[in-house]
Amino acid sequence: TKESVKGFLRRNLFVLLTIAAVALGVMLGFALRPHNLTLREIKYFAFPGELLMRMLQMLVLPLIVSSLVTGISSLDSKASGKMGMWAVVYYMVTTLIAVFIGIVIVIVIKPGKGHRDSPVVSGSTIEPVQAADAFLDLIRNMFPPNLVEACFKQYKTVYKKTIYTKNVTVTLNLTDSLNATEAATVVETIPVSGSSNGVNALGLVVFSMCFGLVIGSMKQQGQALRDFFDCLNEAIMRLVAIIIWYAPVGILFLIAGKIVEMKNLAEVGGQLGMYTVSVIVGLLIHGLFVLPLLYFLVTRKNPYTFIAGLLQALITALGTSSSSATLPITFRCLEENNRVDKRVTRFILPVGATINMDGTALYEAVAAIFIAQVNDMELNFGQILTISITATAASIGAAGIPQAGLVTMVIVLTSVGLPTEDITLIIAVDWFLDRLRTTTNVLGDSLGAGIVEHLSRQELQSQDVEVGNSVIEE
Ligand code: DAS
Repeated sequence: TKESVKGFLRRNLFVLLTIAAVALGVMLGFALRPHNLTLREIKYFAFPGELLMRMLQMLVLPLIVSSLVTGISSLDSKASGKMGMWAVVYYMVTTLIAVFIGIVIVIVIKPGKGHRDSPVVSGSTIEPVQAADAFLDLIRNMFPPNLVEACFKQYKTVYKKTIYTKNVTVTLNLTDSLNATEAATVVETIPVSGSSNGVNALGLVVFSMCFGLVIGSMKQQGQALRDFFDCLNEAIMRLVAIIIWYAPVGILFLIAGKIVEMKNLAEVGGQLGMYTVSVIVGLLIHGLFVLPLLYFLVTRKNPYTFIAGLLQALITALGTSSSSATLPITFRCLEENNRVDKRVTRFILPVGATINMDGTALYEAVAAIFIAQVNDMELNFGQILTISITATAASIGAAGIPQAGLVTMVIVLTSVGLPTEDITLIIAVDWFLDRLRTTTNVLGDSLGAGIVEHLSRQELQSQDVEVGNSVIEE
């Protein structure tokens, strides 16, 4: 009837608008392709999309900090302990399953067999990093020495060779060879910044969790801070509610811009094409079957109804290639559409968006084994195990920003002695796979929040009762 159609439209307005935006973006993109726009023109054209990215990213820092601090401080230690434990178990299990699926598929499909294709894109150089250094950097970044700096810088270890000649000092990467008589190797751990690259989300997550725990235990004394962060969180979510009106416009231009810019896909044949198919098949199996099955087994609820509520977040992930930029929308979808308890989303989502990346882990494993196949290198069981572990670590270390996974690939490759320059082989399709794995990442975080809520419902309920009691006593 008219009323129910109206109700449906009102409830699903944003999802419908977002879907319409994707469709329009695709059409507009393909319509403009024949016009051969210059890179500069494409940049101007895609500007509304860039604005959406910036608006979402602007909210991420205060959102992560305020939601974690309020989320954790509002829980008693029993509830937060249990939730934390289930979240870690869920993250580890699903990431390892994703890696396993990736490995099986790449071994079965063998995209890298046969003669080596010439790289589609070449010329970029990647700094050699040791897996051990990258691992230590991961832990180092959990403890930022300066909180303000953590908002825009991460730490990274570099090895430099400094060669002293009479009056000049030349600094080179370790791989560069120079016949010099006096050379010294300098190891430095330096803060690196970059546009959005530098944010040390991991450090902020660790700090906010500890801070939330402490002010949660401070009883009356901590009330002012709890109120402050609660209010900050609420205010940010209201900003999200405004930005969400702009999201469809931004997504339209993000997608159209990318379609205008992309290389002719028909060129991506052969090994690279099969590699792309392997990653896509793996992501589909993990995202559409394995994760929903897990959700169903634990909660006995229909996972696809839950996923339907997430549609807008999933499309935003596809449009932005960034799980952290998508975070504000993920929050809204889970809380407004799927009615997940705010105490759970506030705690689980920021952590998930920072460390739980199933799609990235799957992709890293497939890419590493693909590169081994291209180089005709037989991997033994131990090496495959090493790839599983480092792919998991690399997905934890990857920031939730576009193509972060491509950078952390280096850790996986060096751990089994594969040539890091071969990352150039897969760069051509990475922008595309990045979108798909980001969507899988966001899906994994969201289903995880649903699962953790279900597993912690007793603690949440008993806390409700306690809070209810104290209200009555007052
Ligand atoms: N794009 C990423 C994300 O936000 C991570 C990656 O590059 O794999 O999830």
